[in-house]
Amino acid sequence: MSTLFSKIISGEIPSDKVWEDAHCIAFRDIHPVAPTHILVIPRTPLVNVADAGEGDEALLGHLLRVAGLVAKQEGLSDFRVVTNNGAGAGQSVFHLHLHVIGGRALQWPPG
Ligand code: DGP
Repeated sequence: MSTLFSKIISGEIPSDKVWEDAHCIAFRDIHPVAPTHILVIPRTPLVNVADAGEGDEALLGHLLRVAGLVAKQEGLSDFRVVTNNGAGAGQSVFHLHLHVIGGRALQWPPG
């Protein structure tokens, strides 16, 4: 399924990109909920975590590693990585993405 994130990957929709490699890109969220709010998305249009199969394990691991790398790039040691799976959990764009959130004190539990 094509979403607006496919258009961000192709460059059709501009984004403030902070990471790019063969498997994923990361860019600043347009509606940040914290001083740092970055989305890490695979180039492959998986819908969400529940849509991932056995063959996606390396990709999922890579996304998590890139989340840590972009947080470090932002100078963060404390941060949150979260992904919303399904509309009822707050997913609004149906292309898998990890939110990397930090730069302020974070409460728990979320939402
Ligand atoms: P979620 O609600 O978990 O599906 O998160 C989707 C996020 O995507 C939300 O925090 C806002 C962000 N977003 C939506 N449209 C755009 C856009 O056009 N550009 C950027 N940079 N972020 C977007």
